[in-house]
Amino acid sequence: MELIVLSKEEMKRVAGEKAVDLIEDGMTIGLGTGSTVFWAIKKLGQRMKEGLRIQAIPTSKNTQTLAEQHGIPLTSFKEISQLDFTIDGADEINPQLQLIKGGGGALLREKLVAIQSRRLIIVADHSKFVPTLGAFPLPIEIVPFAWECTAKRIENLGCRPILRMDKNKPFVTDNKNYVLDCCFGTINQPTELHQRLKLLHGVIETGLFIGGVSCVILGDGQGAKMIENKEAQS
Ligand code: A5P
Repeated sequence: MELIVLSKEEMKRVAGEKAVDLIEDGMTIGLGTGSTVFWAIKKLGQRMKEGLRIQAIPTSKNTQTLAEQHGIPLTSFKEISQLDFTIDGADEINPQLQLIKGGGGALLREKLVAIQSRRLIIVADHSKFVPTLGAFPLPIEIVPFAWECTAKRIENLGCRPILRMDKNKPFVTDNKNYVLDCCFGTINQPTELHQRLKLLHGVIETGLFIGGVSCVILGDGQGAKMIENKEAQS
């Protein structure tokens, strides 16, 4: 038997494409953001050309542009309130299928789209699957006004917040906010940390996605493997 060994980019591609196999005619789909979702959007564009009919809501301006380039019809929450499922990437995934997201700065819209979705399908290469969250600095979207004070409040919870920059200016999200990348070290209790952060003045959203993931599709050296969340299905 021939042994196939995929590169990291190929792992992302197979994961993204496998998620698109789950899409059926007439569905409404949330489109996440990032380099793995890129492959899902590309494949979805091909399926549209072959006659698939769906509508999608993007989680960022980048994804909106990409979807338009691939001929994917977009809608909005003015028109619909429930999506059949969302395909999105992640920066870290633990065995409980809890996530760190926001490496691309789209965490707020990603969360708002995810919670309106019947199923959340996460696509990633297998290096994102980790025993515990926290090696990846946690992105936190904050109000720009008095951001220094918000950063101090977050720091008091036991981390080192770093203002995300875009060249020599603060990085600004699609919602016109700032992002702090926060190194907490190992995050043993993500739910508690998320709740404590959300209570701080100036914090808009955290990149901790706790619960709600229906399945994770991981690309590895041989192909794409699906990890179903049994609890999400019961
Ligand atoms: C965007 O803000 C993020 O949540 C991405 O979904 C996440 O960073 C994964 O992106 P990649 O697929 O590019 O690694």
